[in-house]
Amino acid sequence: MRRTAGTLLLAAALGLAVTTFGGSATAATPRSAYLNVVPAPVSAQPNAAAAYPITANTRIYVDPSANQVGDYLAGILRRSTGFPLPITPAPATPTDGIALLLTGAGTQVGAQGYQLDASTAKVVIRAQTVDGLRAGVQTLRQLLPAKADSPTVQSGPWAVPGGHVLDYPRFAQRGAMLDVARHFFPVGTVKRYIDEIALYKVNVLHLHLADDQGWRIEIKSWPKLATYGGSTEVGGGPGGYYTQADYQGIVAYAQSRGVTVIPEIDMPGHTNAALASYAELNCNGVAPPLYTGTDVGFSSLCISKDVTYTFLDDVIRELSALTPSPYLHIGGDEAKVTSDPDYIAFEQKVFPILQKYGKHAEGWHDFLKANPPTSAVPEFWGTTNSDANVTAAAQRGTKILLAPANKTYLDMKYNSSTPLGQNWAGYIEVKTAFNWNPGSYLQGVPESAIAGVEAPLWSETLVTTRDIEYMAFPRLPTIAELGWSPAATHNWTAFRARLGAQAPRWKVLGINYYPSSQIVWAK
Ligand code: NGO
Repeated sequence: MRRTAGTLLLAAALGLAVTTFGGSATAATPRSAYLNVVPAPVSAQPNAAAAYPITANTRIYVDPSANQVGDYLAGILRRSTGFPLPITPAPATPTDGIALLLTGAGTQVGAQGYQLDASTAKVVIRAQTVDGLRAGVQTLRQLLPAKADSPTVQSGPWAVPGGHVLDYPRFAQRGAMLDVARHFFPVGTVKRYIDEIALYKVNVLHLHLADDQGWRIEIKSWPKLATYGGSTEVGGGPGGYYTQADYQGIVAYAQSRGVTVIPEIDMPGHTNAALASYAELNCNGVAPPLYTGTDVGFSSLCISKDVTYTFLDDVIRELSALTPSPYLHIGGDEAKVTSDPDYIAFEQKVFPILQKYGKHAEGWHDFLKANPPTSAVPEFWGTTNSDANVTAAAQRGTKILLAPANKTYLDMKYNSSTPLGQNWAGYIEVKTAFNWNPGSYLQGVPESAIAGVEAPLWSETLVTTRDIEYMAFPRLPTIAELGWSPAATHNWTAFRARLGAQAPRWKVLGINYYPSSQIVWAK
């Protein structure tokens, strides 16, 4: 690889020895694993003279309140190494093994960051929170050979290369959205996606639980929503839904990986599945048939009926009780058959219901026209660089979540020959997904007003786990990088090699991906 000014700049920004920055280099000087971590850390200094060998005698020392993180790491490494890797309460100053400590981290690491030190004697990850340790463990995974992620025992050696990392996120919220309404995905598929996003330090899973084609969450006070409204999907397949126990299982699984679930019930549009399930929710009292097509914007809850708000109170109450997150997403997009005055009247009745159950609203940015509370988070999904309502909200102190459709929508095709996906927001090759700056993207919206970034995956055309993965990889890690890594590390030339270095791990994990020709793929 040619050493461009950009790569030198990146190396300088990362505090790296430029001599180790050889890119595709040569067998003689393999690229340090510290240069391949995605998302790029705030700073990383490899020490090529040291390495910690994980052996049959290695212990994992854990601060007892972070036992779950120790179990997670041990669970991965026991499968591939075959070593016992016992979890042991951490002494004040461990002298060997892998230590996960909630003491001694610098204040810069904040609530989500960590520092990692690997020497010949030991590996120590320090953070101020359990989430910080989880982030450090994801980095440690990426420092190990890809085969450390194998589900079956492999032969070593298992060297953690020596070095130091100081790391924390640029934005607090890094999200992935999965549309389980257009096509239903079973619990196991959702858990697999959680594992995949957690590897890239994504900390929010936004689940799009209800749309015209399906209602996917059991609501005990309105049972037909799930049993009837969930009984089909795009194309007419059998659909499905999560019982409340299933949903709680997903929430707990996500939590154990540092991922918060934010559930979405889209309203007042995108509600045909609910309208089909209960005739009384329709202004004319007649239930429409279930819908299995892909049109948008044709349905609306009945704004003028009291039962609409009884229904929403019940749904929000039940969902709030199942959801530890302080946010519920209430959609609000494409209410094309709802007049503006009706839309505003509707939202003004819904915001207090959320408040009553202790939740803040997240919503597609369309809902700004109904003047939500300042604490509500609009998710910008437009395809332009300016939106007057979003700018005004940011100026009032509202935090904005960025999911510009022409950059972050994982359901857009990569190019005209991509077999899956749509193209209404354009084609999104990896470079297009990478080359924008969330901190200065929207006119009049400064970096300080950005809550974070999210990569939505809509499922009109996606049926299987392999479909999900093909659209998410490699763009999901790309958007994760924009959400986590400092702007100073943003460099396409460096990124296309760093991202390409992930491929061996995806192969070990069985992750299907689009082998973009823009990326320098490692063998
Ligand atoms: C739009 C629309 C969704 C579609 C998606 C497909 C939003 C917020 N509403 O995004 O209903 O599924 O595009 O790309």
